Amino acid sequence: MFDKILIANRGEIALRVLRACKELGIATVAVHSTADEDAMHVRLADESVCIGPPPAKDSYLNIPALLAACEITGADAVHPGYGFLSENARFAEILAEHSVHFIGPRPEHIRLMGDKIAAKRAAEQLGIPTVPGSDGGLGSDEEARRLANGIGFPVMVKAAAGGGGRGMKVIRGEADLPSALATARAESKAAFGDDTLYLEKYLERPRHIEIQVLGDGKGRAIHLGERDCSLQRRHQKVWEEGHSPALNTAARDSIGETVAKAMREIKYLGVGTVEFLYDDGAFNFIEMNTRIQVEHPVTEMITDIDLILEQIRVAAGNDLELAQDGVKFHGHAIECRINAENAVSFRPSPGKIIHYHPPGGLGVRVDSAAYHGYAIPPFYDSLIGKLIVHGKTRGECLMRLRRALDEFVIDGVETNLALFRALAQEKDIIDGDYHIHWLEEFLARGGLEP
Ligand code: MV4
Repeated sequence: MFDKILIANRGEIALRVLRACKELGIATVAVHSTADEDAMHVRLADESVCIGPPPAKDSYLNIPALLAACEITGADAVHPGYGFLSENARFAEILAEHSVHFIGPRPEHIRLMGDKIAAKRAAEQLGIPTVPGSDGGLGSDEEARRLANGIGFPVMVKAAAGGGGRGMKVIRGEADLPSALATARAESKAAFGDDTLYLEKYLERPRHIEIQVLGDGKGRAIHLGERDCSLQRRHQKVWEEGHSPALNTAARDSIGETVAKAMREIKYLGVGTVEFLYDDGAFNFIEMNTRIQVEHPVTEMITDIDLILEQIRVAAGNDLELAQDGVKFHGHAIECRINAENAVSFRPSPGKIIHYHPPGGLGVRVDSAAYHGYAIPPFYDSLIGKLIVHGKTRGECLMRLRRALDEFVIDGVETNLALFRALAQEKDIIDGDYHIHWLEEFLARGGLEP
């Protein structure tokens, strides 16, 4: 096992990793920018190192500074959290070149899944169902036109280097194709330095359902069920839950086993998430994330498995001890991402929290690095914390969620608590009847106004 882990992140995920390290008896090193001197992760770690000025590119993304921090403290492994360097294959390689373990997948798998065309091709070869579309990158406009007519409109163009919604366009008919391709190419070139595009059948109102996986890099791998992350705004997840209200046990076991088998075949190491658009009873692979995700607690609450602990164990070379038939699901969990932002405009609202009272009680978990008097810096994301609620049934979970949201006090900054209080009362949400556009449609029809 590792002796000392450097946590190359901040906020609630840095705390989450710290807690797992403490339980494992592993020493911790926090790194921080000059804007995060008073941050909770710095206070709770055994040691801390300042790695640069506030902009992330000069601190949390500063690879030489992180290497120096490993060297100074003698850390033998780095946990990257999510975001920042968590899916940077080059970072994983550089750490290895300096004999420091990267707590994450092997660089080849990070790189494979970072290339959306290669990822989709790999998924197909591994027997994972994908969205119908072009086999690889698009050539000429004429080729795209022939392909689109073959697939049938509407189609979507996506950037091979994209992900997270950037460089995508819906095309409803042949006449719109040339201009859409030109715009998508230009945007992709500007954003990623690569204008390779691919084409897919456009799914109008699917759900976003993702399967959590865990592998030991030696051919053992399991799935830990799914999360439904359909409630998003501008490609930012807002509310995540597990199980998905749309799946039954047979559907879950079937897609879960397909994905787990694929992970065994490639000898995947670490945690990962395989993302699907679920439409008309069918799973359609879109991407795979090779990091721990923000919403991992949903899975932890319904499986009683500590994903960060497992991630550290397998990264240290231990065999996966969990077997698929040992994974039991219990009840239902919902996560709300509580942000410091204006409830209507969604503009970030950094500043000092003058009152902070998180909810508690049975089935309530708050993962947050916030505290009474903490000043949220303006340089990073606006996540104050995650409220995760568990219940024996989805109904009980929703009751607890309403109760917990009523208890939550955050004063001094604007928050989106009102959005969640409204969502938890909405009929479609209570019925589990929603899709990837539901939240934006709800906001557009003024669902939040009293
Ligand atoms: C799609 C799609 C419809 N059809 N692909 C957006 C983010 C990126 N990861 C994939 N995305 C989509 N891909 C096909 N073939 C619709 C979306 C999409 C979406 C997906 C998941 C969650 C929210 C979304 C919001 C808008 C569009």
